[in-house]
Amino acid sequence: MALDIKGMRGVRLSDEVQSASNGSRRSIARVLSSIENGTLSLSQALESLSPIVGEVDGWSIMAITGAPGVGKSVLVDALMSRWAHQGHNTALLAVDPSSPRSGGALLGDRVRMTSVDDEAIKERVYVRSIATRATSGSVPLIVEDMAKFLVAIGWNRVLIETVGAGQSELRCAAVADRIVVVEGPARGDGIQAEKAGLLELADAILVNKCDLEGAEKHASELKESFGLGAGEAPPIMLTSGLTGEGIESAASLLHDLPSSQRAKRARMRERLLAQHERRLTSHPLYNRVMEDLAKGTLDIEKALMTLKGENHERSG
Ligand SMILES: Nc1nc2c(ncn2[C@@H]2O[C@H](COP(=O)(O)OP(=O)(O)OP(=O)(O)O)[C@@H](O)[C@H]2O)c(=O)[nH]1
Ligand SMILES: [Mg+2]
Repeated sequence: MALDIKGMRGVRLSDEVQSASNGSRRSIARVLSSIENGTLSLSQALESLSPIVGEVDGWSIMAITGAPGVGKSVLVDALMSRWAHQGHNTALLAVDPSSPRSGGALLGDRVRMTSVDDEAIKERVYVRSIATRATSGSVPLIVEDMAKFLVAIGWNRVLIETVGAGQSELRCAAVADRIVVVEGPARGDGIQAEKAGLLELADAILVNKCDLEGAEKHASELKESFGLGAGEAPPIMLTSGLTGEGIESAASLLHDLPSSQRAKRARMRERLLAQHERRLTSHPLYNRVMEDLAKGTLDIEKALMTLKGENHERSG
């Protein structure tokens, strides 16, 4: 098969994938772009790849999620650089939301990842952002495919940085094997209901910016709120990407982070719902059914019956 995307007409897919798995950053970028813009499916990309033997222990995809500006990028940079110095390779997919935000940095005004410029370790890190406004189709599924491709070509640790707000972003996190929620210092409003959904997914929580006032308070609020609920509480740690406090312990905790049963269940629920939704909305009769529902000539039960069945979107 020949890849047919801008700038690489006629390049053989198998050559490109091979070269990506040999470490060519250009080839990795090209294959990821094809997955991102929907011209290449994961199974096509993997067809020409001989499976890598030797499974890694533990996780291979970890989501780092939290409110805009809470310090995710600075943290991720510190973690990747620490792991790289210990000899581990880590790739990062940073999911950029489609709309401008308050609080965090806007696109183009991002925190510079220092690890990619560090001669000593730059071979051990790979960073790529995914502009969600440019993708058509389901962002979580695209992110999942891109992450799995990286794992398949030997990046056995892939981080996904995503803002933990909104359903699509929650579901981006849910494609990972582990989810780390990054919080900031207390803002005096306690733990709000909308946050509970995100915290439920956490295998670990980092209360970041612990150089600022309120971080310890927030950590104990979190501990308390988990104490009240059912199920195990995730480990909660204080970190500062700015001063480096807590980074060493966080890096070793996260490197071997076990999956929590509670978080896994929540993650699986998100994935199931995402797949289910996609099946409904990609059904060939979806638009007709929606029109009939709107006209009132069809009821919800019948609509569901009509849309039941095969997965229509991702064939080929
Ligand atoms: N005081 C303090 N500031 C920090 C810390 N970590 C990051 N910051 C600052 O917080 C701002 C946002 O940091 P980012 O790492 O870009 O945060 P983010 O969560 O990745 O932001 P988005 O990707 O835009 O959601 C920057 O100005 C950082 O310098 C920290 O530990 N302490
Ligand atoms: Mg960021």
